[in-house]
Amino acid sequence: MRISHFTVALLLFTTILHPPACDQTVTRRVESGQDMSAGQPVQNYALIRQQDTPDEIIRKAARVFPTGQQLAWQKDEFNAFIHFGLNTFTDREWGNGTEDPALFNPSDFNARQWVGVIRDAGLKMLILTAKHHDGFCLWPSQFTDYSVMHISWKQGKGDVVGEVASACQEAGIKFGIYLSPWDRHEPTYGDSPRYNAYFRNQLRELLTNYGEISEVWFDGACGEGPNGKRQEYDWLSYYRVIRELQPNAVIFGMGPDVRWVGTESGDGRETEWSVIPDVIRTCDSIPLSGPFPVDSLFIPGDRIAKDLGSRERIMKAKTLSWYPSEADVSIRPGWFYHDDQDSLVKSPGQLVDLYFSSVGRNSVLLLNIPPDKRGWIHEVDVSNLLDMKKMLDRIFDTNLLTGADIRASHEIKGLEAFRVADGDYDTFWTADSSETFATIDIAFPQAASFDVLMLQENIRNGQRIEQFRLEAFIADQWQTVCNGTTVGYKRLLRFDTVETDRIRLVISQSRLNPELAEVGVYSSR
Ligand code: FUL
Repeated sequence: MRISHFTVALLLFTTILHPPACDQTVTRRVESGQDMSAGQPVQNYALIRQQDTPDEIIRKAARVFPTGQQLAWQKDEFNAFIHFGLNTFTDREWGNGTEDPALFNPSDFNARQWVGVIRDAGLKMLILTAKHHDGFCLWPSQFTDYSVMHISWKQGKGDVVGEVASACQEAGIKFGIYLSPWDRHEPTYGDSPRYNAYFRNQLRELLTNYGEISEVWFDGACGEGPNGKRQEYDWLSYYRVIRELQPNAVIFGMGPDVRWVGTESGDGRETEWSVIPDVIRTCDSIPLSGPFPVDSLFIPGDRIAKDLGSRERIMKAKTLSWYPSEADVSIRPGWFYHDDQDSLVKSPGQLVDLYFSSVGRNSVLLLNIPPDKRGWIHEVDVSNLLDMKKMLDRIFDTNLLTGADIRASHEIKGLEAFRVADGDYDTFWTADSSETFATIDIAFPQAASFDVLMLQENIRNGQRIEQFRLEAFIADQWQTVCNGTTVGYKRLLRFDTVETDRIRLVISQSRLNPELAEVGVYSSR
């Protein structure tokens, strides 16, 4: 069964959200990835004033930047989700919290096998369901009896979170946690202040005892507790705990750093803006003095509309924030392992398609790979993941722009066009500050054949490009090969094979002078 955040919201009336009070202030202790040379204040938000003209609003949108954590997270591109818990053993997707915890009994639990597969497949982080909606804890929590500490598996000395965290550290894989706020077992759930304290205690355990945590994953599922009352989550207090204990972690979903893309199919939007309106409230009684007041003003909620960041949307906004998208999807139909789905694992080609439709559309891909009852990633999943990696490597191994002659309509010393093919995201080309239209002309030393285009904006300095097209000189004339709207951190486009010795990238609309860090053309054949 596939269950989306949206379904959860509908079924359980989950998203009547209560924004935090204005007088609470949490300042992000972060460094921005932004280039300060322009002398602009470092901000991952902008306030729109009533008197701002449309042009000023567009320029403000182009000057909203990612924080250092958001930038680092985006550059990782592709991460693993691990759903493992009581549901693995009961063959369910959602437990109701009454399941016998003794059912959790992996016969050959092997965290190193998970991490080895994830590393070999080229993924950068593992996010583990430390607690799913059933409330069963995969670590020996001091605050509940419903955990690995109170079962016969490993004589009550097992700690799945600990073993996975260590295996990740050993292998150089980042580690993140999914901690479900919705808890169908915990008796204090629904008694809002008491449960919020319980939840913060669990967060503290996880964020203190397991080394560096790079992402904390919250969905908004919410229900009534045994007292018949709906739980009111105190999101702001959760963020405070995370900022205090793991200042470099990003907070996903019901958190201010990373947004849910809005589907569970692995598809980003063709037009995917990382700068979107009204993620934070304007709070007139408070001077927005610090560079990152977003935490205290963040409005939790799912942002699933088709158009989140177009000119039309931002014209109506009161605030704009850097709030990039993460696309979560499972390699199998379910989030948890079910042996009758062994024949339904996504094929290597389907996984490559997912990479194109998520990472290639300015999102980070979070691919769920659920271990089986042994506590292993199943052989079919392993084989498909490794074959996907081979296919991706084959496509992206050789950028055909390497060695080509690359010139732009506008070039500045130190920021020349050849830098887009130097394989280094930290260097970039930009047009003059007033130019929002630009072309890059590329001449290959000999005719090249390709069917993939890759563009990467220098998002340290914001997201700017609104319209682009690739043209090829074929049969004595310029022909459009493909076109698109947003680029962001990465845009990938596939098309029928083109053979030519000259191409031209036309950036026909941009919110400020375009800045490209990398451009590539590749052959997938
Ligand atoms: C949803 C949950 O209800 C699903 O079980 C799964 O964990 C998915 C990733 O998030 O909200």
